[in-house]
Formats: sequence, structure tokens, C-alpha cells
Amino acid sequence: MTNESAHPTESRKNREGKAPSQSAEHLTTSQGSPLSDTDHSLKVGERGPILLQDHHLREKIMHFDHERIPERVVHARGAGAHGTFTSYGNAGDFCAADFLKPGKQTEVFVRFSTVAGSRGSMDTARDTRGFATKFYTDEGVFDLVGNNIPVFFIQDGMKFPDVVHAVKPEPDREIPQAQSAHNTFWDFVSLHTPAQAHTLWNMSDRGIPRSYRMMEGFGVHTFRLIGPEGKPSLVKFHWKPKLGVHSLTWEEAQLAGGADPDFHRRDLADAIEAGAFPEWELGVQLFEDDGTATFQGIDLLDPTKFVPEELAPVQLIGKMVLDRNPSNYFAETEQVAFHPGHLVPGIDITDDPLLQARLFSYLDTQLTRLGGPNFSQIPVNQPKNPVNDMFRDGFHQHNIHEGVAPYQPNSLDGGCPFMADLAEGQSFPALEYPQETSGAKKRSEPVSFSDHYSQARLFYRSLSAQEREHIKQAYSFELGKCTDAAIRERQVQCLAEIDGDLAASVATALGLEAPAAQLDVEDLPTSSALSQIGSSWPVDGRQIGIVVGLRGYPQDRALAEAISAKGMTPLIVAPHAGATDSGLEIDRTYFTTRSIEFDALVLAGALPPVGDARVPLDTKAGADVSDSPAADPRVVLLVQEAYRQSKPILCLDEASFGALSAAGIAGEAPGVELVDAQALAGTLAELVAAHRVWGRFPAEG
Ligand code: HDE
Repeated sequence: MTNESAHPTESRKNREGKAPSQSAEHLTTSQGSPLSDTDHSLKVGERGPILLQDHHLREKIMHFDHERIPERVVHARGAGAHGTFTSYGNAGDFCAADFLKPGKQTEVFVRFSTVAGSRGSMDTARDTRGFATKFYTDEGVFDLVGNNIPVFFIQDGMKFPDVVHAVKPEPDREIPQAQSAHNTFWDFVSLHTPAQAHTLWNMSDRGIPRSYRMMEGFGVHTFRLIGPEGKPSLVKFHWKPKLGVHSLTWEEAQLAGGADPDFHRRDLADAIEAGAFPEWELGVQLFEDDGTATFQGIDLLDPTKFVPEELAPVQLIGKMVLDRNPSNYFAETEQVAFHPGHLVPGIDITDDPLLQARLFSYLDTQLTRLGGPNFSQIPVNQPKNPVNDMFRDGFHQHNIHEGVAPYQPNSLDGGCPFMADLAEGQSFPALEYPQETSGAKKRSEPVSFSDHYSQARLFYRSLSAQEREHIKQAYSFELGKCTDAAIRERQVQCLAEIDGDLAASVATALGLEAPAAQLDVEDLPTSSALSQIGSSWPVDGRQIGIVVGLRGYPQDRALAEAISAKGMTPLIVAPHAGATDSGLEIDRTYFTTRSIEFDALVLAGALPPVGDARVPLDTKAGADVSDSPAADPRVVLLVQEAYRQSKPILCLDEASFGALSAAGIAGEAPGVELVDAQALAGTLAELVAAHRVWGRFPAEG
């Protein structure tokens, strides 16, 4: 039902608190002058020329012509949500930030994004994901601008334009969009080998998340926390998703790119709307700030390195719940401006050369993107605590400042504003660094930055056989799209430094000889925390397709209710839109649906071809197209894809097996089960909790 009070034609009394440009009851110009016609230009006669004096026409078109602002150079494609962060109160010993005090609640806005694609590109590209959180604390805005991968491509901000130019579409034809599978990307990463570790994470399942709700987040750099007595410690930030870390299969990612390019954006908004609020816990790995910025041989200032959780456990210090969708994409998600330098007392930066360059970049980019220096006045960027910055004027100034002395020191405005630590009742932690910094000015890097492979090997060897298999396929696909033979060979050589078996597999796919490793790369202990497989997680918001025939299924309503009761989202898939015999609304039709929408399928009864299934012609059929198939060809395709994607397929009766056999699937295959209606929801929840039926296609090795 439409929310009447939100409708623009509502009466004036309901319009209080609305944007000033939506506050009138009737249509007006932007100057508030009433309008009674917005359909016709002012012309000389009915068929005559338009008059220049038509201000409404000129103003309307002028505004329309300027509706676009430059998209972000990177992370252009994104989706956002509002929520709340609640502190567990256990960080007080090492961080004096006010928002980490016991039980303190802080409003947040989060924007998830891909990196490489343009604003309209597909969500499911193989890519890194941005995970940027704005905390509106009582001590100002804190932005944690991280990624879903704990390491980065480069070690120095100086290389950022290079890596971004390499991954973006090639400049001559501006293709391919939102893809790393092309020459320039692999040219760069195979030459600039600090990028090898991050590239490996991209080629792993982490590069194609199942949902923004199922991604970890990482601050990537090492930050510095300041305790209540001014004691510093070093820290790496982590976001741990309640639903676990899960990924798409490559087939799903590619299908979604065409069938539903908004896959992740829709998933996030739908889950929030359905009340399945996404949750993450904020965690920290703490390290002593002893002046070396090193932990067990790992250089904490090198952003291509992470610290395995087995070496430094992640301590959980709070929980974030996203429970409100933005009401206007442009105003909020597009105009939000993050900055790694938006910090609050108690949190500070380190000398990581990538982080230092970022501090410069993000202010700079907002000038172009948001049109001037006053972007912190845009509602989504406004701190929610009082501000007194003494900045004045500039493009898009919305404040009418008072006083005559926007300078310090002054006497004419009574010396105001006073310094924060002099104001009554305030106390901020004194920042003390134990070490001094000195050295000759030079362009160089420490020796510790020269190990580009040991952690890549650690990551690869920590994964399960299935996950390693996916990585082999990803490299074979991406390098298979490179047309330059020298680039392929050079990259396969890099793989040989990571793992011989990986290199050999990819070499075979590319028709190359398996190269031998040339470097002496250290074998670090593996970290089981890196694998996504082998546990079970909550099933909140997981989508279950209940495939029914023409009239529905006798117990379809009860089944849908039982699935909902477990926190999953049932979607009825039927031959036609409308309702089933039990009056249950049909969510998808055989024609509109695709396997990517579901985490599991329930086949309810016989599913023979229906009238509009033009078997030999149907472009979605793809499958068995004999003259009288046992099941509708679109259902057959659905089942085949779900099977390949290792999703549970549950049959409610013997008749449902018709679709399975038409799809060439054995009834006793792993994750394919005959269940009675009573047991259905429980069995589903159990299978979906493992994310996929991993045993269906056991990988070797
Ligand atoms: Fe960014 N990055 N970045 N970045 N980044 C931007 O800022 C940049 C880096 C990250 O949802 C831009 O406002 C440089 C690392 C996220 O709005 C830009 C360097 C990490 C987002 C920019 C880096 C990130 C951005 C584009 C190397 C992970 C999206 C628009 C020194 C820790 C934020 C904007 C959002 C956005 C520059 C490196 C994460 C151009 C120069 C490392 C999540 O300023």
C-alpha cells in the first residue's frame, strides 16, 4: 500500500519537515510562483514557435540538463543503507573514542560498491568491493573507508592512477566495462608484482560476493588508536557479517550481469524492506605501537599484507545493523562523501604510504564531484553533532553565518569559538607518539615491501579444494581473454611463484608449458579463518523458489509460511502471474525467473510444459527440447542451473522427479532430496545454512 502521507499531493499540514523544494501543496517554479500547466510550452498560436519568455520551460530544461554530476573515478557503482552501531563497551582500555563507550548507539550510513565499473555497470562483476561506513558520532564524523579484501594492489599512493588506468576499460574503444579480464589489467599486475596478492583474492570467490550482506569488511591499512591515558596502539579494523562470507559461482555472476545487473543493490534493499536487517560486528586486531610497526615479521605499514587471525585474534567491539533504505538514491548514496581522514579523537592514522596519499585524495575528488568545498553541508554528509568550523562562503554555501570575526584569535566575536579542550566539560585524549620520525628525503621503499608472494601463497593454500578450483578457473577465464601471449606467460610465471599446481592448471588451460618457480618464496603457516567453507550460518533473507504447476500446489500457502517462519523468503514460481488456487500471490513466472534468484529450489508436483512454452523456439529452454518433454523447458533450465550452482533441490512428491530426470539429474545426487511437506522448511534451513551443497562436485586435491 502506498504511504499516503509521503505522497507529493498531500496537504500542507502533512508536508512539514519536507525538503524546501517539496513544501508547497501545488506545483510552482523554483522561485515559488504557482504553475497551472507543465505540459505545454508557451507558443505563438497552437502551431507557432516557442517564445523565449517561457521561463518555466527554460528553468525546467536548464535544471534537467544539469541533473548529472561526475561519477566517482573509482567505486562509481554502489548501494547504500542507514543503520545504527552499538558499542559493546569493551574498547575503553585502548581507544578513547566516545562512540565506543559502553552501550553507546551511533547512527551510520554505509555505501557498498564495486571499483572498476561505471555507475550503470553490473553489480556482479569480478572485482573488489568497497565497504565504506560513516559513523555520525557525538565527537564528529568517523569514516571507515574499507574494502571486502584485507590487502590492496599497491603499496604507495603514487601507483593508484596506474592500477586504475590498467583495470578500467581500454582507452581506445572503451571496453570492456567493469571487467579485469583484458590485456591492460594483466599487463600491469604481472609487471607490478606487489599487486599479485590482491589479484589472487579477486580471482578467489571473494571477487564475486553472493550479497553485500555476506561480505567481510576490512580497514586494510593499520590505524592507530589512542587510549584514555594517551597510550597508542596499532590496529586493523574488521567487519564480520552475521550471515557469514559467501559468494556466487562464476556462472551466477555472469548470468546476473545480464538478467539482473542490479543483483546486489536489489538484494540489500529487499532484505532491509523484508526486515532481514543485515548485521556486522566490528572487530579489531591490536598490535603494540613499539615504534617498529611490525608484528611477527609482518610489516604493518605495507597495505599488501594482512595479519592472519590465528596470529592476532579479532576482538569484537560493537555491532552494526542496517535497517533503513535511503529514500533518495542521488541525495544520499550518490552524494555521500567519505574520507579516511574523517577521524574522531581516539583514532588516528599511521605512516602507511598508501593511507597517507588517500588523505590527500578524497577531499580533492569531492571538489570536482560535489562542486565545491561545502559538501559537508549536504544532509547525508552533515555531522549530527554541533559544528563550528569558521569556514565561510564558497559555492553552494547554505549557511547564513553570523558575527564579524571568522578568524582566530579574535576579540570582536568574544574570542569565539574556543578551542575544544578549553571548553567546559570536554576532555580529549592527548596524542603521544613514542617514536620520532627522521630521515633523508627520498623516493624509495623499505626492504620489507619487497616480498610480494609469501602471503599470496598463504592465502591460496589456506583454502579448501573447491575454493582453489574456483581460483584456477578464474585465472583461466581472465587470462583466456587476454590476447597478448607475453602477458599470459608473464602472469603464469607469477602464479608459479604462488603455487606450482595453480600455475600448472592455468598453463594447461592456456596451452602453455607449466613454468618452474624462480623465487625462493617463504612457506608461511596457513590460516583456516580464510576459507569460506565448512561451517553453517543463519539463513535470514535467503530466497527459496517454490516451483508450482498451473494451479499451484495443494499446500503451497502452508509451505511458504513455514519457510518464512525460518527467516527465509519464499518466492512462488508459476507458469503465469496472478495467484495460485490457494490465493497465494505468484512472485515469478517461468518466463521471468532465473536460477540466480534462488538459494534453493522446491519442486512442487508435476511441472509439465504449459501452453506458452514453445519448446523448440524458447530461448530460455537451452535444455532437452524433445517434442514432448516431461517438464516445462524453462523449469528444466532452472533446475539444471540450480544443480550446477550446487543449490539444494527438494522434491515434494514423486511427480516432481519428472523435472529432475528431464534435466538429466539423478534423484540421489547430493543435495537433491524427496521430502514431505512437514519436514521441508527444516531440511531447507539445514542445507541453505551451509550456503551450497559442497559435496556435489568434489574438487581434487
Ligand atoms: Fe579509494 N577513492 N583511493 N581506496 N575508495 C575513492 O573517493 C583513492 C583506496 C575506497 O562509497 C574516491 O569519494 C586513492 C584503498 C572506497 O563513496 C577517490 C587511493 C581503499 C571508496 C579515491 C585509494 C579504498 C573509495 C572516489 C590510493 C581500501 C568508495 C570517490 C592512495 C582501504 C567510497 C571518492 C564511497 C573512493 C582515491 C586507495 C577504498 C578517487 C588515490 C586502499 C570504499 O578519491
